[in-house]
Amino acid sequence: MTRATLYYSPNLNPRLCVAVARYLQADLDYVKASPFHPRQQEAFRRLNPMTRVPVLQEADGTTLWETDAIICRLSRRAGSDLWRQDEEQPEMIRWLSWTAYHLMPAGDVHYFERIVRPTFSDIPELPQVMDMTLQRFIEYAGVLDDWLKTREWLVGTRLSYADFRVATLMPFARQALLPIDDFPQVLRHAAQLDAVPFWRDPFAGL
Ligand SMILES: N[C@@H](CCC(=O)N[C@@H](CS)C(=O)NCC(=O)O)C(=O)O
Repeated sequence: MTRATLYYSPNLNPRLCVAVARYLQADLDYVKASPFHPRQQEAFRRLNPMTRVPVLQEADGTTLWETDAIICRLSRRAGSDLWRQDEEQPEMIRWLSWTAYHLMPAGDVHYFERIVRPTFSDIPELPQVMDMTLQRFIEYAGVLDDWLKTREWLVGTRLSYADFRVATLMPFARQALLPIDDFPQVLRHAAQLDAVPFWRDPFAGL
C-alpha cells in the first residue's frame, strides 16, 4: 500500500510543515517540489489549486493543503497533543491566528525581499514598504516577547504547535535583517526550539 506523501520546498511554510511532521514521526514519503516552476505549475494545481506547498496527499489520492490543517491531521493521527485537543486549544489557536494575521504579514515581506527575490530578480525593495512592515514587526515581536517573559512555552507549560508556528520566520530572521536581537525572550524561545528534534535541520536525510 502506498503511503501518504508530503510535498515540500525549503521555504517558510513547507519548512515548518516538514519539521513538525518529522517531530511527530509521521509515516510519510517526502517529495521536494517547485510548484511555481512553469513546468510543474499545471500538474501541481491538481494537488493544490493555490499551486503552493506544503501539500499532504493521502494514500487514496485526496489532498490537504495549508500547513496548519496538515499538522492538525498529522498530530491527531499520531495521537499527539502537540495540536491541543483540550481546554488549551483556544489559546493555541489564538497564536496561530495572530501569527497568520499579524506577525507573518509583517515579517515575510522581509523574508521575500531579502532572501527569495534576490534569487530571481534585481528589482530593489521599496523603502516605504520595508519601513512600514518593519515597524509592525517590531511592535508584534514586542507582544511576543512580553508574553514569553513569564512563560517557558506559549501555551500552558509544554511545547505545542503554537510554539513552532510563531517561530516560522526565526530560522531566516537574521538573513532577512529582522531585528530579533532586541527581543531576548523571543531569542530564548527560539533557542529552546532549536533543541527540539528536526527544527534546526528539517531536511536532514530527505
Ligand atoms: N498559507 C499557506 C502558505 C503556502 C505558501 O505560500 N507556500 C509557499 C512557500 S512559503 C510556496 O509554495 N512557494 C513556492 C515554493 O516554495 O516553491 C500555508 O500555510 O501552507
